[in-house]
Amino acid sequence: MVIRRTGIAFLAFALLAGAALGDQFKLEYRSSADPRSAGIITSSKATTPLPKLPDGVSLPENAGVDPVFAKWQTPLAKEGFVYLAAAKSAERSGYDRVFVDADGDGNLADESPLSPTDRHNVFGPVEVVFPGHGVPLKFCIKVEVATVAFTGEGMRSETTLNVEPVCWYEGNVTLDGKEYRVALVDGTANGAFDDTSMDLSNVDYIAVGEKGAKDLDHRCMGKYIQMGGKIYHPRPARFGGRIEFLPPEPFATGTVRINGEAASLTLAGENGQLSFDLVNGRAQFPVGKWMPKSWALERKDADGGRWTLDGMDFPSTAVFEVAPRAESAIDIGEPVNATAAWTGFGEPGERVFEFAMGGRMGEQVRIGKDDDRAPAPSLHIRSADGSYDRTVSFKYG
Ligand SMILES: [Ca+2]
Ligand SMILES: [Ca+2]
Repeated sequence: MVIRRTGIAFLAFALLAGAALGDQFKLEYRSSADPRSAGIITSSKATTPLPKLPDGVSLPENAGVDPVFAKWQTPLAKEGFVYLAAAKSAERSGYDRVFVDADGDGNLADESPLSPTDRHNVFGPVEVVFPGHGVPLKFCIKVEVATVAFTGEGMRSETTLNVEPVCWYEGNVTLDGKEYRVALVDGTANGAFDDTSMDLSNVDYIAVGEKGAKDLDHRCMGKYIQMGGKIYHPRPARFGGRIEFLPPEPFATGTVRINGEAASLTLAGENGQLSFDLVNGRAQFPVGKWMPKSWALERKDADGGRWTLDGMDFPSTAVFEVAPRAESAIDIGEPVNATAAWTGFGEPGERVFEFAMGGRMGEQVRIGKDDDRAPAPSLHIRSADGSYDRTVSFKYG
């Protein structure tokens, strides 16, 4: 009997290994001045400031005054970067002209200023062309001019340029007979779509939804992804255009146990992103380094009201290791910290109190009721002699 079981296990392993050639899917280049309207979430990232342009590189004539320069680092460019600049049309005008080396010839002298968007300090979009990839590759960006003023002695301001990708690759992917809308999103704003990180605020994403979905679930790029309850290895092409989903080889797991109450846990990082329902506060995750991404808990009150607690935005100190056949405990879920404190003066005769909720690992916690924000809590203040005795309600800030 034992021998037969071993035989079956070996056969299953052999089949998995044989299926290791993944399914490949073509993804189309898309761009939009407003990616959110297509369910794509992008953000801007800082570029590298340059004190001046090198010899032989210049701005167009009459580009403006007080120019600032930067390099947008991208492996799409042969040199590894693209020159950017901003200038003022007049001394007092503020930065109202932005130049990008959109044709990839290494110079700004041949470029026209980008059009401003309805946000006065954001310009573009502009499609940058990168030769040298067989076919020239396009990548659409907006440029944000960020000026920070330093007051006090030696008053000065610093202007930097941020780049926001407003393009992505997407297509329909069929796995296990089910069709999905899948998009590659450049969360690190460097023109590549395969960047992984333990810093969940600077990582590329695979955005996934049902076929035709308007909103997509943006998951951290990495080793693992769940599609239809199964785990795959996603293998995006570095510069978009296609993605492959490989069934993972058998992998070692460890137990994650939470010290608290929660129904589900999502971990992310260089290993990708996985979510599991917790059973007795436990779930199995592949071994390796993980960062908590979110947790959720739901409770019904006596009147049938549905209350939810959601934890998210963990500090970098929350990274932990899942070890093979071992149990890692993390302080996730209920109880959470709630604080009410006097924070200052309001209108004459008023005092301002703030109420905040946070998790035990330093994460943000949101409380909801029936798919909306929970009613704001109340504060009851009574003086020692009872001469002041009132209940006031907090407002969401
Ligand atoms: Ca140029
Ligand atoms: Ca990237």
